[in-house]
Amino acid sequence: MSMFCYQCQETVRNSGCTVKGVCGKEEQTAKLQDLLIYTLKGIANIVSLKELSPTYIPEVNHAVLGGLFTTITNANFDDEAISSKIKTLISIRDSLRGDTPAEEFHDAAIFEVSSLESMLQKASSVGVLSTENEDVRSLRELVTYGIKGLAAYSHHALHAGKEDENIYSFIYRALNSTLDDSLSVDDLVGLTMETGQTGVTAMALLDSANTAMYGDPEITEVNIGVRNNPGILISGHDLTDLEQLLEQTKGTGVDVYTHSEMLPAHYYPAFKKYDNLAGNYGGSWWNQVAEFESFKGPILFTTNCIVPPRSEEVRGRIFTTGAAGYPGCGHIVSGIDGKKDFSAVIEMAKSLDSPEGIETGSIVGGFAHSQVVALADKVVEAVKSGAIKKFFVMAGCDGRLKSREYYTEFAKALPDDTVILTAGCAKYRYNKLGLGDIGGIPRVLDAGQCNDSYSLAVIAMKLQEIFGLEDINDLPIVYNIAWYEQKAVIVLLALLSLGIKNIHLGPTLPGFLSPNVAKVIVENFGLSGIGTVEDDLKLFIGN
Ligand code: SF4
Ligand code: SF3
Repeated sequence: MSMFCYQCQETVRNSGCTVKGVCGKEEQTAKLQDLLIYTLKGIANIVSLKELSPTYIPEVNHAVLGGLFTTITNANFDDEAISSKIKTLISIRDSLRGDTPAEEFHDAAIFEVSSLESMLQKASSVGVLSTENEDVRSLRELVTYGIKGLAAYSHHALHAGKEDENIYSFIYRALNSTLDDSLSVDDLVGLTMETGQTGVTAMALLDSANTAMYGDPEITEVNIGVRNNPGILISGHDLTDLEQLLEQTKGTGVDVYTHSEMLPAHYYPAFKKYDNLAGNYGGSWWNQVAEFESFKGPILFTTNCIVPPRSEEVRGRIFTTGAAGYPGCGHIVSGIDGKKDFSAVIEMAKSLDSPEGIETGSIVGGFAHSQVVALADKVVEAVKSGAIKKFFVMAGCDGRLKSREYYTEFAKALPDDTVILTAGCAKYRYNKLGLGDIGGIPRVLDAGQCNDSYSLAVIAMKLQEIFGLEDINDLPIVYNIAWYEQKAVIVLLALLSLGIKNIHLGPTLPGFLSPNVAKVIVENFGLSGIGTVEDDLKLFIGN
C-alpha cells in the first residue's frame, strides 16, 4: 500500500484512499502530511513532558495551528510547501527539546530527516496504519481530525485578533495522548469528548473575534449575478483576507466576488461599506471545476477547499494564501506587519475579462444567533401558534457525490410548516430553491460558515431557555447534518459535547469509525446515518 488516508467523507469505498486521493492528493503529498502530523505530535510530546506553558511559546502555538490546518482535506497540495513546513517544525521541535536527553522523549520528538527521500521513508512508518489496534486507531484519528478542525477555527480567530491558551494546552495534551500506548479505549473516548468541548470554546472564540471585528451578521440579500467590471473571486473561510483584498481593490475598478464558504461575509455590517464587493458567484467548493472557467478572472484561496485545476489556464489564475497551497500557483505571504500584498492578483484581474454570468437574482442569509435572537418573539409565536412545527438543522459540508442529492430532495419534501437552520457549504444544496417563508421568517435560515454551526447551538440553547425545557433534546429540532472534511468533525464533536443527541449524519458515517467505536457513539449519543428521503421524513415527522 503506497498511501493511506481516510479522513474525509469521500474516501474510497468509505474505507481508505490507498493509491491516490479522491480529492486529488498524490501519494507523496499524503505521506508528507502524515510526517507533518507526526512532527506536530513530537512537539506536543516535548511541551507536555517539559510542562511548557503556551504563554511563553506563542510562535510555537501559531506554527502548530498552521501545520494542522495545512493537512485538512483540500487545503494544501503543495509538496514543497509541506516539506518546508516539516523542516521548520523540526527545528522548532529541536530547540524546544534543548539539552534534555533524547531518550526521555517519544520518537516523534527526536527523529531526524535530511532529505525528501528520508522524509518519505520515515513517513511510511508513522501514518494512520502504524496503530495496529483498529479501535485505538479509530479513536486516535477521531481526536486528531477533531483537532485539525479545532486548529483551523483557532487559526481564523487568531487572524481576527483572538486566541485562547486553554485551546493550545488542550491541543498539546491531546496530540501527545495520541502517542501514548498506555491509554485505554475509555481514556480515548473521554479525550474525544474533551475535544468536542474545546471545539465549542474555539467556535465561540471565533464567533466573538468575527463579530468584534465586523459586527453581528444581519439579514442580507446577496446578489448572485455579475457586473461588467473585471473581478477577483475569493474562496475559503478567512474574513481577514477578504477585508485586506477589499481595501486594496477599492477604487481600482476591480470587483470582488465571494465563492463557496466566503458567501457569509456579506452578512457582516463591516463588509457592506465596500461598493466593490459585488456579490457571490456560483455554489459550493466542488462546483469550482466549471465555475472557475466561466469566472475568467483570478481566484484567491484563503483556505480549503481546492479542487486540482483541470487546465493550465485555470491554474495560472489561482492564488493561495495562509495554510492553502497548490503547486504552480502564486502564494501570497504575510509581511512582518501581518499585512498581505494582493497587487499581483489585482493586476491580473485588470488584464482579464469580466466574469460571465451563470445565474441572476439573490439569496438571503445572515441568521446568526444575534439576528435570530432579535427575531425571537416572532419565532416563539410561530412555534406556539403551530405555524412552525419543526426546525431542521442541516448544517455542515457539501461534496461531489451523487448521494448528496438526498439533501436537496429532503429540503424540497419538507412540509411548509418547517424551517431549515443551516451553516457551512451544505446550504448550497437547497439555498436557491425558493422555499418561501412562514409569516416573514424565511424557511431557510443561513447562519454562516461551518464554524457558525456554533450559532445554531446558541439558538437551540436560547429556545430551550425561552420554552423552559430541562433537556435541549426536547426542542422540536431534528439534526440532519452533512459532513465532508475535518472542520465538520469538530462541529459534530462540539454538538455531542453540548448534549445534543440523535444527530443524523450523512451521506455516510465516517469510514474512520471502527465498528466498536461507532457502537459506542450510537449507544451513547444516538448518532445514526441517513436513509431515503421518504423513510427519514416518516421518521422525523411521522405521517
Ligand atoms: Fe481520500 Fe479524503 Fe484523504 Fe483525500 S482527504 S486522500 S479523498 S480520504
Ligand atoms: Fe465546505 Fe470545504 Fe466543509 Fe466550511 S468549504 S464546510 S467542505
